[in-house]
Amino acid sequence: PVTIDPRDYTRLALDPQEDGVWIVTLNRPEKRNALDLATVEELVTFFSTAPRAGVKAVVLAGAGQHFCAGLDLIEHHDADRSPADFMHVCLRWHEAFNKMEYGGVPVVAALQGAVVGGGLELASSAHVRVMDQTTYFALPEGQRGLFTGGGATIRVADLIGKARMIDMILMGRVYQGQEAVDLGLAQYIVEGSSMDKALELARRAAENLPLTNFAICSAISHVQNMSALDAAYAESVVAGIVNTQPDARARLAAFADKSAARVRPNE
Ligand code: 1HE
Repeated sequence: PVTIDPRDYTRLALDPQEDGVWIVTLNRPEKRNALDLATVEELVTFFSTAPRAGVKAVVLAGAGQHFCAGLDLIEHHDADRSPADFMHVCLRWHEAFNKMEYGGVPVVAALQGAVVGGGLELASSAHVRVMDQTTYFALPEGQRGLFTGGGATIRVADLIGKARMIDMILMGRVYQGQEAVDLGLAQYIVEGSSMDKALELARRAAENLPLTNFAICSAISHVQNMSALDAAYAESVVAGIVNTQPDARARLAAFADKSAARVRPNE
């Protein structure tokens, strides 16, 4: 079996919980968790390994007052990269973020403070986003003379629509509070700590069967990239495997003998 050793990581703090939930924290608060190449490589390594290492769910967090300030602008400035160099940087970002989105392990982002630029690209690769009262979202690339390179044109446009994304990057518009939830930038907003809520949600997700979570956190994203015809076919194949898994039989039996919880409206 594949194992993950937290001591192999310097940019990320890895904190495995007893129930199979791992807290993964961007750990450069003095740089507002800006994404340098080393951080992106650690994200690639972790999210490439997690699906095979028994990780049941991930809470993705940022240390300090801000979730993530996006691309490490100082590293980018100092490196004075060629177009080809920066293309390869972006491809590593995509490697990391695609491993997150398509890896099959639920990722819940616990957000606070700035979720900007590449930080929003990272957050939008998670399956669930939880914000607190300090969280704000922006795409400052337009003002910095830059463009998004970590998937915002795909994932942020998916979350809020093309026109709103264009407005965000063109005008430097900031979204926060309930409006951000209403638009789809986050699914949850809390009065207290986004970490507490994210951990609660990750634990709940981790109670699902791993193969079911694999389908939810991989197949749904893949299917979005297909024609309706191929999507229906792929969904059928996945359902064929997931809905006949031996581990599901006990859950079906519990429904049949009326010991399983029924679906009821919220209190
Ligand atoms: C950084 C970065 C960074 C902070 N790269 N070092 N992203 C941005 O344009 C966001 C730029 N950052 C900010 O707007 C602010 O720093 C924050 C709102 C995130 C935080 O503000 P604040 O007042 O708490 O911190 P600060 O004083 O601005 O920064 C503290 C330190 O973090 C300082 O370093 P120091 O060594 O002088 O102490 C900053 O330089 C450092 N820092 N943000 C590098 N981003 C694949 S394409 C993706 C395109 C993009 O992501 S564009 C980036 C958009």
